[in-house]
Amino acid sequence: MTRAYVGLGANLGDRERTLREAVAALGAEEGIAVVAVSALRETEPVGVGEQPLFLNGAAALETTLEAPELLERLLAVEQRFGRVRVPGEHGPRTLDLDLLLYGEEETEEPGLAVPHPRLHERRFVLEPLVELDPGLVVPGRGTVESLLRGLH
Ligand code: PH2
Ligand code: MG
Ligand code: MG
Repeated sequence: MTRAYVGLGANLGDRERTLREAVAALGAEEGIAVVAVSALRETEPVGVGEQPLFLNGAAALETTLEAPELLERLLAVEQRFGRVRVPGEHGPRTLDLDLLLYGEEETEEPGLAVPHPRLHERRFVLEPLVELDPGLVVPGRGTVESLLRGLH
């Protein structure tokens, strides 16, 4: 069993409903249990130009799946909730499920990087993680609480 953390994001459509239903869909997958979900908060888009406001949060999972398999399930759920991917574009999205942390694993391969490479610099990711577990360690970088403090 591995503890994994997933970033939740949406800035198109009924954002809260999509995020709630997506978390329920993840929990219904074999090999995935949802342990906790942070509050959802509205955030200004970061690094993507003029876009609608995001709703962001994070979920803690327990899973028997290996990281690549878990990532596949996340992408499948995104698709089910109407995510359209345009190569090279970071347009508004109905649903974004990012694999943030997979136990203490550090992996960097095409399509699968954990810890998520921008996690440590994103307030909209760190705040929900601190809410779930302030002592949570990002391998090689320290606790989410110290990383968030570093952003102030
Ligand atoms: N996701 C991005 C880029 N920018 N900004 C906010 N506020 N929230 C996000 O989830 C987000 C973003 C790429 O996935
Ligand atoms: Mg993202
Ligand atoms: Mg994503």
